[in-house]
Formats: sequence, C-alpha cells, structure tokens
Amino acid sequence: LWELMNSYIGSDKRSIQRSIVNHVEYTLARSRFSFDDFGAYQASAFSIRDRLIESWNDTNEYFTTNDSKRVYYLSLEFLLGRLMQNALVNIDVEEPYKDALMDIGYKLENLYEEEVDPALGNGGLGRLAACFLDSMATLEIPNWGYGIRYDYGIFKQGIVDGYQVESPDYWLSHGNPWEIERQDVTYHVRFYGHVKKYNDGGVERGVWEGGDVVVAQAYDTPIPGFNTFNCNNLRLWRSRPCNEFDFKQFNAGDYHGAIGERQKAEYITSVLYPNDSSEGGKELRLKQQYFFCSATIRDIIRRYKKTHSTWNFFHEKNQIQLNDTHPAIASIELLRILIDEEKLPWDQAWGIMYKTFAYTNHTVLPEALEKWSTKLIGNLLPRHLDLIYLINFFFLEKVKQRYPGDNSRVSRMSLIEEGDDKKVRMAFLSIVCSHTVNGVAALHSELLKKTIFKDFDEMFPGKLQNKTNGVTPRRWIHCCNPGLSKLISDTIMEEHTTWLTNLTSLRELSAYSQDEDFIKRFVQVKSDNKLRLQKWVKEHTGIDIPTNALYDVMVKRIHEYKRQFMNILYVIHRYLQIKETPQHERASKFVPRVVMIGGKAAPGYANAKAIIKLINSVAQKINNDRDVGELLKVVFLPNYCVSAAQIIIPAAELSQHISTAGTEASGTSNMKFIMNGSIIIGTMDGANVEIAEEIGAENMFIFGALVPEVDTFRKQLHDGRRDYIGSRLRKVFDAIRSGTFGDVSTIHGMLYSIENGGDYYCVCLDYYPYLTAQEKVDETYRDYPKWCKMSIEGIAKSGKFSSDRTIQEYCMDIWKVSAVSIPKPT
Ligand code: 26Q
Repeated sequence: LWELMNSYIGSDKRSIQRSIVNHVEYTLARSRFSFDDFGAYQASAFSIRDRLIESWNDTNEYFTTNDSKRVYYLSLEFLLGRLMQNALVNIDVEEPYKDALMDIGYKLENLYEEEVDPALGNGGLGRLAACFLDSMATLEIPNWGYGIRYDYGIFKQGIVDGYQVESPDYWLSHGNPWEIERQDVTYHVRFYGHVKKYNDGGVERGVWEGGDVVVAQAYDTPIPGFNTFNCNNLRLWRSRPCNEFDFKQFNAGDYHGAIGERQKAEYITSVLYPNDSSEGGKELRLKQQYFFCSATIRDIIRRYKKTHSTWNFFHEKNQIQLNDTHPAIASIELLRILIDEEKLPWDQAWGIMYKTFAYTNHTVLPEALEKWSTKLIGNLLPRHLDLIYLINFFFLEKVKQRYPGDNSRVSRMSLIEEGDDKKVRMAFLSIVCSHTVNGVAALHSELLKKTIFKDFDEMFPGKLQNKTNGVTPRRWIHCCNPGLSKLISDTIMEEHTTWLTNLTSLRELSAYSQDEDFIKRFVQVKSDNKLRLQKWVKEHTGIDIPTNALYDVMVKRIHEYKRQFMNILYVIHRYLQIKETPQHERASKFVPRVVMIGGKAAPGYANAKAIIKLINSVAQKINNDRDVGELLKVVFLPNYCVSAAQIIIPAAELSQHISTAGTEASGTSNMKFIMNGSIIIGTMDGANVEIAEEIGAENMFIFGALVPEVDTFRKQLHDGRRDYIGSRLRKVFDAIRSGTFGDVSTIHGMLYSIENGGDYYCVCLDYYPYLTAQEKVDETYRDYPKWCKMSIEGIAKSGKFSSDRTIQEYCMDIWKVSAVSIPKPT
C-alpha cells in the first residue's frame, strides 16, 4: 500500500501548483482554465488539507503505537477564526504558496478573504479554546479538542437605525474544505426514558432504557502545530436521526410524522446559544451538552480500549479538561458507563473519574454560574440525576464529618440548591468531580477562593489553582501583523520561527524603545495598519476617519460589567468640552481621536442593546457636526469577529479594558493589544493586574477602584447613598435626556437606575478617575516619543501572555503530561 500512495507532497512550486490544479479539476469539478478567487481558495484549501492529513495520520498512529498520554479539551465553543493562513504559517509554506499562486494569477491575500469565519463561539472562552489548541499542537502535546459542529455559529450583527439586528450565520453554505466527515465514527445517544435499578452484590446499578435515541457523527478538523510535524485534531459532533428506531412509525403509515421526528434529532446541533453569561434552564442547551459529552466519552473509552484491557491506567493515559461547567455532565457520563455498563465497583469508578477530570472556571459573577433544575435533568437524563444525588449524599457526609454541627455550611456546599424548583449547582458538582480546579488570572483565582468557592478552598486546600490565560502569538502577532513580525525578526536578529515559540525573547526589544531607527520603522508599521483599518471602516460603515488621529479601540462582547457605557459617557463629555472651547484654542487642548467600539450583545439583553444604540446615536451626531471636524470621530465597528479583530487590533494605539474591578475573570484581548503595541487604559481587573506587573504600571493608564473599594461602594449604595453623581457627569446625563443625540429612550431605564442606587457596576465611582486617566492619555500622546516608548515596552514585556506558557503550566501542574514529538518523515 505504501507504494500506491503519493508519498508526502513536495513544497516546490510545481508540486504546489499541480496539487491545486488537480483539486480544481477533480474535487471541485471546475475548469482548470478558468476559476475565480473562490475556486482558487477552495482548491488551495484542499491542497493544504492534504498535507495536514499526512501528518495527522502519522501523528495519531505514533500516539497509538507509543500509548501516549493524551489530553482532551472539552468545550461547547471553539472560536477558530479563518484557518488558511494559520495552516500555511504553521507548516511553514506561506511563501511557497504565495509564489505558486502568484505564478498562476492569484494573490494569496485575496484568497484569505474568501474564507468564511468559522465562528462557533461567543467570545473569550471560545477563542481561548482555539488558542489552546494551537499551543498544544505547537508544544507537541497529544491533544484532541471535542465540541459541537453547529450549523449556525454566533449570529451576524447588522446595525439598522443604530440598533443591533441579528441574522443567521449559516457558515456551511459554501462547504467547509477543512473538515473531514467521518461516516464511520458514530455513537448512539439516549435522552428521556426510564431507569431500572438492581442490586449487584451490594452495588446499585441501573439500566437506562426507552426514550429517544439520536446519532452523533464525527467531523474532524486537523490542528497543525507551528514548526513541528505534529498535527492534532478537533473532533466536532453533529446530530443525525437514528435509522433503526423509527420503523414502527413509518410502518404505521405516519410518513410525515416520522420525518418530523427525524428532523428533531438534527435540531440538537443546529445553533450555538448566543449568550455569554448563562441563560437559565433551556432544555435544548442541556441536550447539546449531554449529546456531545456522551459521544466524546464513548470515543475516548473506545480509543483507550484499543490498547488496554484493564481500567487501571485510564486516568494515567487520559486527562479531560472542562472548559467551564458547560461540559460538566461528561464526568457523570463516565461514572455512569463505568458503573452500569462496565460493572465496576463504586469506589473504583469514582476514583477513575476523579483522577481524570479537571475544571476551569471563567467567572465569579454568581448570576453567570450554571444551575439546572432537577426536574429537567431528571426527565432528560434520569440515571444521571440518580448519580448526582448519590454523589451529593456521599459528599455531604464528608462535609458533616469534617465540620460537625455546621448545618449552614452543609446547605451552602450542597450540590443541590433547595427551593421550590431544586437546582443542581454545576460549578460545585464540577469541583467535587475533578482533581483540580483553576481560575484564569491571578486576581480571579484569588477571588474564587475568597468568594464563591471559599468553603471548597477551606475543605480542599490546594485544589484551586491559577492558570493565567494566554493567546497564540502565531495568529495574534505573526498572521495579523506581518509588518511588526518582520520588524521584530530584523531587530532581534532571530527568525520568526524562533521567537514565536519563545515569546519572552521579545524582551530584547526593550533596548530599542528609544532607538530612532527602530521607532521610525515601528511608527511606519502602525500607520500602515491604521490605513488598513481606515479602509475597513469605510467599507463596513461608510464613515471616513482620519489616520492622523489617536486610534482608541474597545472591542469585546457588550456587557454592563465591561462598561462600554462609561466609555461612551466620556465621549459625550469630550464632545461637550470641544464645543465649549473656542475654535482657536481647540488644537492645543485636544488631541484628535477616533473612538471605535465594537461587539455583539446577546439578543435578549436589553441594556446591552440600548448601549449599542446609544453609541450609534452619539456617533451619528458627532460625526456630522462640522464644527468638530476631525478632532473627534466615533465609530461603532459592526459584526466584531475573529477576522475583524485581526484588522482592528494591529491598528489600535489605545485600547480600553475598563471593567469594574472583580468582574472580568481575565480578558484576553488585553494581551493581544499589548503584543501589537497598543497601550492599555484599564482598571485593576482580570489579567490587567498581571500585565501591569510585567510591563510596569508606568506603561499603562491605570485608574479606578480596587476590589475592596468596589465592595464598599456597593454597601453604601445598599445603605441608601445617592450623592455620587458629580456635576460633569450630570451634564452628560442631561445631554442624553435632552435629545442632543436624538431618540435614545431605550437607555433611559439604565440612566434612571444608575442614578437611583442601581449603579452596581460602579460607573459613577470610577467616572472621574477615568476622566483623569483620559487626560493623561492626551498629554502622553502629545509627547509622541514617550508614547512610542511605552508601547514598545509593552510589546517587549508581553512574553508571559503567550498561550504556550499557559499550556506548559497546565501540563506540569494539572495534566502531568509531556511532549511527544513525531519523527519527521524522510
Ligand atoms: C451558559 C449556559 C447557557 C448558555 C450560554 C452559556 C455561556 C456561554 C458562553 C456562558 C458563558 C459563556 C462564555 C464566557 C466567557 O467567554 N468568559 C470569558 O472567558 C475568558 C477566557 O477565560 C475570560 O478572559 C473572560 O474574562 C471571561 O469573561
């Protein structure tokens, strides 16, 4: 068979061209002699995929032969972004493909633009999963990601009359050349039904029968590492109807009814839930969670059984990481299979599960913690609810033993929240079922120990760890900012292949933060990127923005806690100030600015939508005020997504990360922005704290209340304090209400609430410190060499925030797994 196979595809121009043209002819069945950019994109993608499949196969075979320990990353979201450039860069053939395509009349950059963004995630959590996949492949960690192949990713955001309108993102409409459909990898997944219990020599076991059965089918996307032959996998599950089970209905003559039943099965993986703080109680969401967890656990067991005949080594060979509680039911599914199907004793089954799972928490906001009604679980997954009750019983026995008489602690720690509608606390369940739990930034992990997980930290000291997030510098420096990447390579005299996997070597740039030649080139790169963004803005909004202005950016999901609202209040203030200043004094008082804000609001989140409307209304007014001219422009960047981020972030000079202290678990765009030479204006929240530690507080604009001050202010609000709106803020509120920005009545509710004790996110507390920090921004920008020095120091000291560092820490402290390097084919 070896002889039959074309052994490894060459990287010379002719081989590349031949493979592309072959795909045009045989895969796309289009004419070799005329194909458009989209055809060229598809054919190139297939040609690249062929290369990935070679190393994918070798990698998996090698791991199996060597019985390598594997890590499985379970997530309901993978926000991969476009794959073509990433694949070319990682396998180091971007230049050869560029040349080969140029020769036959295509520009590679144009082909990149033909790819749809696979947007199977909401925001930070999904993008983190994607960065982790890149780092694990790069670090040669045997890893597979597991998730759902949604037909519809996160909705597309349009802006009509200033309001957000959502439209479906049917990303598969032109096919997906990156995935491999696995007709042969399928599992049956059961819902509803009933459980028969029996006693098996003292162990209670269950038989789960009846209900509905659907099929999970696998789709694989190869995940190449950077500068390695290793290629990992992302396996996404799609739901399909099950053939065996609806014969009866067909035979009874109910043809339409039977087809309808089949369609219900497909519905499970139709659409990603567009909420990035949990939305309570939707049965379909729980179905999605269990559906993919069940298929995943069976797949992992099947792989393990290929090389093992006992359960003794399961946890030593497999580590499963839960990306938040969304896949938490996976641990119960493993336990169920071990007890009911594999017939293991309880203690052994429990031990295997416990030693296999670890859980990452991404929020301390109590309202964002997942809770599922026991009624819902009991109906959909009856056996799992049994097991959860059993786990809770054993667990609470231990709590009572440890803290005799402390009843309030027992009810606080119970996995079940009592009440009319009893609920399972999924975070507590995940803690109890995992060997390790982690937060995503130092401050966040400390807060977990002090607040929502305090009792658990006391009972299991050391179980809660910190793993500060990171981002992949391959996508977030090299791909999105090729100019900067080249400047870095030239300056520190290293190939990008070296520093991109050893990001702390960026420190060498520090020596050049005041070097005239370097600064000149740095400024050139930034202004090229600003030009690129200027074009993008014109194309997507119709708005003309100047390039000789400070580019001030805030892009992230719209939330009250993130405080885009405070940003726009300041913009209004700045506008009013400009208007009050006589023309001839303006140039010396104000630095020209373009304020850009982008992000999606969850479709049901009224206040977030009202904030978007306010931003657009303010933009409309200011941009059309000839009197203000180019001194201030405001843009709402529509449909923020990974591919937009790759244009926006490299062009930013200032970026805003201004959440209320204690609310943003980490943030990851803050890391991307500093790597691209943007200075942060921000609060002491999430990973900003560690960024300040690394790059020095003097290289950021830090302001605002710290966590204890936030607590105090909230107490005062609670006790009736109402004197917190100063005169300058009052003026801004008045301007909004008086109709200066047209009809923005949707925001009036929020204004009223903030004025009347409802300022939970402390906008008024931080407003004045924010103004002061903004003044400092202007003052510094006027001293441009100083500004450049600060941004270069930021880049130089951003090395800690490579997701390679994060993954190394997970490997050492949680998974205890090491690299397995696939030998290069000869
Ligand atoms: C839960 C239940 C039902 C429906 C939706 C959800 C849901 C979906 C997505 C809940 C939360 C999310 C996403 C959360 C998220 O993105 N969190 C962010 O994670 C980043 C990576 O750790 C952090 O940097 C951010 O601070 C955190 O907000």
